[in-house]
Amino acid sequence: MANRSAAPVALPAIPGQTLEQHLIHRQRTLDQASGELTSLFSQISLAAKIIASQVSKAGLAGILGLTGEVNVQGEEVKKLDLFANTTLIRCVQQGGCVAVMGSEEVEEPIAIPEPYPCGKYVLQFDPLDGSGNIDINASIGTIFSIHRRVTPSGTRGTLEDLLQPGRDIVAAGYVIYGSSNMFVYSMGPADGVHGFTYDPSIGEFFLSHPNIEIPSRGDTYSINEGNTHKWEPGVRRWVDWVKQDDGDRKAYRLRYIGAMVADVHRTLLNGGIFVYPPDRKNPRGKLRLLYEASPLAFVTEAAGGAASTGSERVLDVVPGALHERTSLYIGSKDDVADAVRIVAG
Ligand code: P6P
Repeated sequence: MANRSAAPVALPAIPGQTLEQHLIHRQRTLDQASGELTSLFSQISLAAKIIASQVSKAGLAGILGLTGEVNVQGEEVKKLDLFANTTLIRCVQQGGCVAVMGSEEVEEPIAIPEPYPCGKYVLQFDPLDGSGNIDINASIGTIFSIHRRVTPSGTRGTLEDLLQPGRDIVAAGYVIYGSSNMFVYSMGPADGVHGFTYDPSIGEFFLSHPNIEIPSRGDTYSINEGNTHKWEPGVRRWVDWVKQDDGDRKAYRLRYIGAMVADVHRTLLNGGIFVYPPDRKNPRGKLRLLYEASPLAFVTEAAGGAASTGSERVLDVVPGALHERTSLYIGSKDDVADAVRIVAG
């Protein structure tokens, strides 16, 4: 018999709901859910844990630096880029949940090889966004987007499955590898946006930021002012405006991490705006539509924010090519509206 008079034993706190528990709970609320999306999230979560394990010791694992290759974007490929890309493909391609994948690091659609079965979803990702930050130990991230396939089931997925607008995204999210590692996802405005923080001692993502909502206005703007000489006059007009005290309107602070996933994550939590406008070097913008701008726009809108190309809603853009680029104004609804209005003049 337990000694009831003894002082209660202080047990270690159980951190809370894991990502998998959260997804299974959500799946139970959807009577037609097959569990395939939950399974796909588990595969993406496993890849994120594996990538996080390498990112956290990149300096020790001899995995810093360049591979000597150049990717489809014409960018020097970092070893961690390649590792993250391979990890995501290997964790997902055998899982039977997707019909085809698209990656920033791979020029063509990534087919699901025989004998692995094809599923009803389509996954696109930037395996390691902001890889220029790897060697200086600044935040980087993985961005992903999930659509339903549009080609007939029972066939291998094709490019047609990948070229879908962001408004048809089923789920999207990102993993940020920073002072802590977080997995943030949304299945749309009705489900909200939820953030999970990784406990490496347990190897699980635990719910730490339920129902993230972005303020309607912030006090921070995020843009690479080193590109000022390449911008159109409208962009310069907005940047001059946003950093002026004007009556009751205070000048905004500038924050720029150089990895969109980190700049957007800060904007999502604190409010404000991140902008990558078109410029002389990138007349259509630098950022990629399908696996950078669209998934982050989906999450930001689900949190109550906005995302524009400067001329239209990012999620309404119908892509014409896998690695299509776009300009991007993303963040608090009022800040995005101000920027788009002032840039347009
Ligand atoms: P710049 C990283 O290479 C990236 O694609 C985004 O993550 C980031 O916001 C942007 O490019 C940074 O570009 O021209 O300011 O270095």
